Amino acid sequence: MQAEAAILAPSGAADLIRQAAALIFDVDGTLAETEELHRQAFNHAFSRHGLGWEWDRAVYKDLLRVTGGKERMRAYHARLRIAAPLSDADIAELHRIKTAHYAGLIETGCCRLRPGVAELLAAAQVRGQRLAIATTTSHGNIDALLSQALGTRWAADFDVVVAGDDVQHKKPAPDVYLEVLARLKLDASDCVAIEDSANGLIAASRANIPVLITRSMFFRDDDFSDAQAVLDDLAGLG
Ligand code: XBP
Ligand code: MG
Repeated sequence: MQAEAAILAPSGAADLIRQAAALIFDVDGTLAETEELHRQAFNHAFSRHGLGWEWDRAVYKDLLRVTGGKERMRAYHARLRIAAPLSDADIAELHRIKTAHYAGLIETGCCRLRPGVAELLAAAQVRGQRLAIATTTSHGNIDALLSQALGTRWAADFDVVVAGDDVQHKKPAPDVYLEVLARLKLDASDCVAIEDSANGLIAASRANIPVLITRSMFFRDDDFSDAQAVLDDLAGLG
């Protein structure tokens, strides 16, 4: 059950945001609803590879507990009772096909930033707050999304970008958040993490960073009772 005392009113969430020296954003599900495109891209790779796998939304929702695309495919393979062996090279090739297809989907412009995101980024910069990214996905996928949504010079607005393969352990381990804090040279309590999933909440909380949750499509019924604030989206926070 959610601990209601932990959930701030939207005005409290706005104060939480405004008081922070830096805002640290998750990407998938937080900046944009990308997970459905990731799902389609995985299925494209499975079909190209002749695997006969098809992840429907219910299966994908369950598999999202495993963070990281390569790790997610390995976890699914391990669940199958009878499955041809998949080598590391097979996983790498599947992930290469998936990533290329995902970039193509993103380039169509079909995946816009979620409500309030662009306004919050702009307002934070006007206030002199620093911006960072802590994500499980790859630098290539971040660039595909943000080049499309914010323009090709998007990276100039972010002080720090840490992706899944930059650290030893992906979320829910705190590694990406600890790396962001080290590069920002800020204390955890001076930052706010903006996340959409329980795994992201756990990762940031393990790094002692206060967390604001923006509920997304696949994770809306996760347990967010340890978050400082839980909102449906970031509209009105700028
Ligand atoms: C996002 C993920 C990612 C994407 C796929 O988690 O788990 O794995 O689904 O990206 P979070 P890759 O939003 O918590 O960072 O295939 O590039 O791993
Ligand atoms: Mg996410």
